[in-house]
Amino acid sequence: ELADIGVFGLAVMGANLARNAARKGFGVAVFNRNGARTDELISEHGSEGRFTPSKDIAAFVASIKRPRPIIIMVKAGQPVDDVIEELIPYLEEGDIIIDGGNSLFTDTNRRFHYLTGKKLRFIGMGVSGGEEGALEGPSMMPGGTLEAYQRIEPIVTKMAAQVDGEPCCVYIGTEGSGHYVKMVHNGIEYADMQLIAEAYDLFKTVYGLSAPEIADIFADWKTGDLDSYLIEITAAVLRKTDSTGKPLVDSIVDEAEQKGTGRWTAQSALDLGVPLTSITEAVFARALSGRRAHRIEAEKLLPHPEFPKRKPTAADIEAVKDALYASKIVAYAQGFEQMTAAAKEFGWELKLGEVSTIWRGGCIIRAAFLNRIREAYESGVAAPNLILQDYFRDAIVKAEPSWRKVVSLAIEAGVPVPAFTSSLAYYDGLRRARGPANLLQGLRDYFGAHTYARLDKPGKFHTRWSQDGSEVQTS
Ligand code: NBP
Repeated sequence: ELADIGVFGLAVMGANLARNAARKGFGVAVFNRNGARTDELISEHGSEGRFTPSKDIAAFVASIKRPRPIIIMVKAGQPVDDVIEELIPYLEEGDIIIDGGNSLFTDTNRRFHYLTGKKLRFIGMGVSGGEEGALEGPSMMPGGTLEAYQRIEPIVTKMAAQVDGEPCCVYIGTEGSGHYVKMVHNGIEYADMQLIAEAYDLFKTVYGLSAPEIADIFADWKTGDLDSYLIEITAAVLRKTDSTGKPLVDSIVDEAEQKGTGRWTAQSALDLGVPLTSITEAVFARALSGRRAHRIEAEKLLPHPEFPKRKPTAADIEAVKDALYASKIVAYAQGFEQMTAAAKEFGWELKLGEVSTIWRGGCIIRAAFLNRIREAYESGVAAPNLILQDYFRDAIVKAEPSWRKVVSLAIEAGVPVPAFTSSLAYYDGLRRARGPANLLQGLRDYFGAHTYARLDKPGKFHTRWSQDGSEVQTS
């Protein structure tokens, strides 16, 4: 019997997706460049379902029902192009290549059009949830043509995580839109994690709490507005001791690595002109963390403000929670604004209510909070910014006084909280009808004759700054 789907690439993600599909009752053809991985999958997990392993690509492709859906789960970048080229000679019209890796959306756009030109179909599918998600049910963000998606829908909606009886998988849109949405998901994940790290730093550095004490606080937060997977695993990471009995986290090197999706999100925001400050600060914070040698040297050379440590009161802890929550609202509002801008720029019809629906389960940023975002989009009154939707507006207004206090405290104590701070600066910039950019326009007109608009009359104007100082209307 032919397999329902093929999986090419059996490292951790591919192997787990293949097992997921097999466990759900689908016949799964599997292939990996290095056949040892295929053997390992079959010997360790072959009993979990109907696998058809192959050692050559021709046999692999031939073992799948037509039109063939083939998920490729290999390292992002050139390997994806290599695998596509290797598959093409064996594919027939209408077959579907599904790239489930973290590909850059512009690569997905290119591959989509390239394969469409060859009468093949291509789906760029963001998959979130890490190893465990891939196996137990990830959040899936497929982009391509709707009819190609409809071919794989019965399979992928069963593989995905389910929340309240709904699969965390929905058709996102054409071209690379699925990978774009996954990219922004990862960007938000960067911001979420940075905010958590900043709260941890405050508790540790300003209040002198130990890792297990901070674990208790995060465990407590799990039951409120902040209820999320990342808050839950923060408590677990902080509580873990190593073989010496000391908190593991205290021995982990403070240099964050990154694979690029946060950077891509920030780069796209710059291209689109979206003020994506929280995610971008999170990317820069990782970059600064990577300069460990410089930081060690700088700590010796630069003075640190004197700030006596004191145990936090319940109100102090609540204030940090408020700051985290308000900053998180900003990060999500910015991420959703970016997706709106991208949809407009690239001509995609992104349904952001559905995006928030499929992020409620399976993925790394899964959180109770996403139900609220979904409600905001489904209410029909889509505010230009999530912060202005009733629920979030009330929440952020309530948190605001503590948010300011926490940021001030951090600044006084010399503890960097770039994501808290920049989120607050964004908020303060957003809630002002009149900012200081009038002066920027004046300066630009002075040195570059770039012109300015006036509040009191229509048109564009230029002042002859270095001549007679008179104003001329230019349009
Ligand atoms: P890796 O990203 O580590 O890639 C390893 C796989 O790529 C192996 O199967 C390897 O085959 C194959 N491969 C490479 Br490398 N070059 C190839 C080539 N030229 N031709 C054929 N196969 C090639 O695997 P992963 O961690 O399972 O991730 C897969 C994708 O999923 C990535 O895009 C990743 O960013 C994304 N992702 C990962 C996670 C996660 O938590 N790890 C989460 C979400 C998304 P070999 O065995 O023959 O070397």
